[in-house]
Amino acid sequence: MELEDRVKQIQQEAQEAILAATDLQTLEDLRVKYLGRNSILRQEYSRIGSLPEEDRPLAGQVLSKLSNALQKLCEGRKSALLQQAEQQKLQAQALDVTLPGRIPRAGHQHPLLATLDEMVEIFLGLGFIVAEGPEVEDYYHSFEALNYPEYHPAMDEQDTFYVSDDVLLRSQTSTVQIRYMETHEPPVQIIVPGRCYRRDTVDATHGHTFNQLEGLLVDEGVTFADLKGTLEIFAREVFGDRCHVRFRPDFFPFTEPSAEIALTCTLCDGQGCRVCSGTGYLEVGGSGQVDPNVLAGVGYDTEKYTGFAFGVGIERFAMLRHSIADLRLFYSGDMRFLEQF
Ligand code: 2U9
Repeated sequence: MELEDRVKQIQQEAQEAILAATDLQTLEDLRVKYLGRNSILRQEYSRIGSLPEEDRPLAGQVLSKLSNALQKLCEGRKSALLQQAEQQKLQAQALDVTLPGRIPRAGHQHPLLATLDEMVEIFLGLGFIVAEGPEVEDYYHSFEALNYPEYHPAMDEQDTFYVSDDVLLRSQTSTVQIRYMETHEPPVQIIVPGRCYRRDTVDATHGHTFNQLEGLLVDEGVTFADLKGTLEIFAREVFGDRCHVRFRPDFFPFTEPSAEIALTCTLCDGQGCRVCSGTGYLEVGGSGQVDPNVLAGVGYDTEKYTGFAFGVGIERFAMLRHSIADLRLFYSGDMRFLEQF
C-alpha cells in the first residue's frame, strides 16, 4: 500500500481512538502507541531510508505532518480531559446555597422536669421559695418528726427502701420541711420539689422512683381556707380557669385536719369521662393543716403559729397535662416518646 494511504489510515484510526479516550492513562497509552519509540510512525520513519532518493523528502514531510497532527490531538484531548476532571471536582464541591439549613438537634427539657418547673414557677409567684434537702434520710426526719406513730405501716420495709436500720431513701420530701424549720423561724413559705422512693411494684401509675412537689406555709393565723385558696389558684394556673379543687376528708400523720386534693377532670370539665372514671374529678395529692405535734417538734410556739401543707405527685400532673396513660414512659429513655415534647 502507498505511504499516503497508510498515513491516512493511521491518522483515521489514531484520531478516533484519541478522541474516544475517556481518561489520561488511556490517552497516554495511545500517545506511546502512535508517537512513542516503538510506534507505527517510528517504523514508517525507519522505512524512509529504503525509499528512492527523490521520494524521501515528501515521505518525511507527510510523516512529520502526521506526527504533529497526532501530537496536537493528544495535547488537545489531554487538556479537555483535565478540564473535565476540574469541572467534575468543582461540581462535586459545589454548595447549593438554596438548600434549607441542617437544623442542629437541640436537646430539650424532660417533660417531667418541664412540668415541675412550671408548677414551681406558680408557687414562686405566690411568694414561696424552694427548699432542698437530702434524698438519703435518717429515721427521725422521715417518721418521728412527721408524727408517725410507732410501727406505722409506711415505715415498714415493704414500703420504704432502707440502707440500714436508721438510714433510708426518703419516701416523701416532707423531711426537707422539717430540716428547714429546724433552722428557720416563722414565717415559713417553702415548696420542696424532689425525687422520692417507695418499695412499690412498678405499673402504669406507680414507680419505685417518683417526683413530688410539697408545700409548707407556717405563720400566725394560717387557716384551712388559706390552703384551699392557694391550691385553687395553683390549679387554675396549671389547668385553666374552669379547674376547681375538691377537698375530701383524708388522714396523714403530719396534718390534722387532712384533705385529699382532687381537681376537676381536665378532659371533661367535671362531667365525667373514662379518664376520671366518670367521677368528674382527678385525685392529685393530699394536704392539711400541719399537726401541732410537728410544729412543737421543731420548737415552734403552737399557740402562736399554725400552718398548712400539701403534696402532689409530679408524674400525675405531667400525665394529666399531656394525656399520658403510663408513667413508665417517662423513665423509658425512648426518644420516640421524649421527642414529642
Ligand atoms: C411537714 C408537714 C406536713 C405534706 C403533705 C401530702 C399531704 C400528700 C402525697 C401526694 C402524692 C405524696 O407524691 S405523693 O404520693 N402527699 O398526700 N403531703 S400533706 O405535708 C407536710 C409536709 C411536711 C413538716
